[in-house]
Amino acid sequence: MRRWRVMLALAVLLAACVPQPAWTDVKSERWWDDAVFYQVFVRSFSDSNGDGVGDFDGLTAKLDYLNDGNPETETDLGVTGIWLMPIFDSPSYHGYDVADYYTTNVQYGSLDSFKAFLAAAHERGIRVIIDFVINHTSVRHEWFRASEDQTAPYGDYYIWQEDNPDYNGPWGQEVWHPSGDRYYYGVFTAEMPDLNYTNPAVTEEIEQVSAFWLNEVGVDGFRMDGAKHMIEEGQQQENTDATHAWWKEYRAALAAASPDALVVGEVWSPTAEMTPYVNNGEMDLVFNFSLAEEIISSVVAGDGRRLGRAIESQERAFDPGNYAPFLSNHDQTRSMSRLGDGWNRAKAAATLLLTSPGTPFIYYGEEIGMTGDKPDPNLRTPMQWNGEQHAGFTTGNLPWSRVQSNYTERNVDLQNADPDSLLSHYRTLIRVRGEHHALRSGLFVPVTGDNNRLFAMLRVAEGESVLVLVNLSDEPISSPVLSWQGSGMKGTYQPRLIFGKAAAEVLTVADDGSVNAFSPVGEVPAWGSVIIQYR
Ligand code: ACG
Ligand code: CA
Repeated sequence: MRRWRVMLALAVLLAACVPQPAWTDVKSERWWDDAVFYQVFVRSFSDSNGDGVGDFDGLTAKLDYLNDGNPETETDLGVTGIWLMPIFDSPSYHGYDVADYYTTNVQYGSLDSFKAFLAAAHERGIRVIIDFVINHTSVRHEWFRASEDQTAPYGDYYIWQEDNPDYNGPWGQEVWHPSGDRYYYGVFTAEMPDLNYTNPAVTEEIEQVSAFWLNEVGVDGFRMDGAKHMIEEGQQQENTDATHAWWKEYRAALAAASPDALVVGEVWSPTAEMTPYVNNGEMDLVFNFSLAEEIISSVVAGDGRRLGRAIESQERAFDPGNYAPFLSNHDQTRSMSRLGDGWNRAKAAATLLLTSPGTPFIYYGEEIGMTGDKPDPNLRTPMQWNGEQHAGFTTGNLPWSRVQSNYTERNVDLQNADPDSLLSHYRTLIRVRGEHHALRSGLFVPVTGDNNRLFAMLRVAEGESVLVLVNLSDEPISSPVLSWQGSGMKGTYQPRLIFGKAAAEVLTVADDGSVNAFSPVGEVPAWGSVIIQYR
């Protein structure tokens, strides 16, 4: 409940300062509580110079699509955060093997063009975090070459053995790779040798790199790649005590360099192994992989009750809302493909994502229903802007990757014009989340309903409570009956419909905060979302 009190204190504080400060002046240590993030693969977003590779200038030119900075307009998506997948110098197309932490990928543009992008994003009220891949480097990093040659002081920058330890990695892969007559450890591939974080010199290097990007360049935080793999303890290769201790120390060093920086960890493990990273103050958020799986599979199964229970258990496991909900990322089958390519299911999933506790992340193209399945490059194809050649991603003739073939009937231009499109649904819901602090940081109160196909949840905050209903079936649900307990509410509340179509009823809450057999609306349409504010 710590967060709830912080929010209250903050609200009181803000109300006390007249006039209210602009977002840039608000020194909230938890600005991300109010953010909605958008994950971008620069290579695939927008190509400004026709070489077939997306770049910083192209991204800057598309910023108005993400957020034009004007709260009056409703033509932009309205996101307030961007996560850029790796932008550093790297030999691979994806960039997850860094060759130099101080240089941007030349194909994406210079550091100056990156800074111009950053300034344009900040002007619009968008914060930017960058993918930080520090568990390993590329074999082409100069540190690794010097380490191979055992040149001081780099000999111990990586993990070397004279004899092959000959055990496998966490998912059965080979992790010891030969070089000369020695072996080095690389949890991902032979091209990605793990750095040796038992060597304080390595930690110091990375702390310097971090301070450079935060303070000299001005990014707002990091997405920490492969965060559970930092320090191995023999054959125990993930989530080790040494890894936790390392993050705690590193987080403190970052806070000293930049108190407002956000650290979001990628810890792709079951919930019990994700939570210690945030609950012990090693990171601000982790991506909630369990919840992502639950949202998708509950929508596919049409089981709203199951999803309610899943969120409840996530809220118990984490400090409330201290995670990043999402539907799918660049390592996973795109959500639209998992949802059977159905617009109704995609809209339901979007409602669930954008009303969830935590800081939601949208994967680029998800808002227009882009599809894609493994192998990885197919999950990362060019953004589908319009029906022209190469979907408007490049003016050149050779995009780095083929565009998904459905781009002529599935693109931003077409959905811009359609108020019922998935894109319009995302826009409206991001706006609704922005207007209702109960959806951003209200307490989650589990709601029991009389229909398994209906997802129902209450979010309670100072000044408003919000009820979210999502029908996960092909049939309308008439007069759903709901109950809940211990909401902290009490008395009679007037309803106001803030999303969807329904006639909403007055709500009466008993003195103990419980509600019994309440029927909020006459009907929730098939696959419809209804959101009601009570105050
Ligand atoms: C990151 C990046 C990814 C990148 C790398 C390497 C790391 O997002 O794009 O790949 O820099 C593991 C790692 C993650 C890693 C993925 C790709 N992601 O932990 O850090 O691999 C299991 C394992 C996980 C594993 C996951 C997927 O536990 O550790 O992630 O499988 O392989 C339930 C269970 C959960 C289980 C899942 C899935 O949820 O709870 O434990 O996870 O089911 O079974 C880059 C490129 C790639 C390239 C690679 C070499 O992007 O294209 O292939 O480099
Ligand atoms: Ca490691």
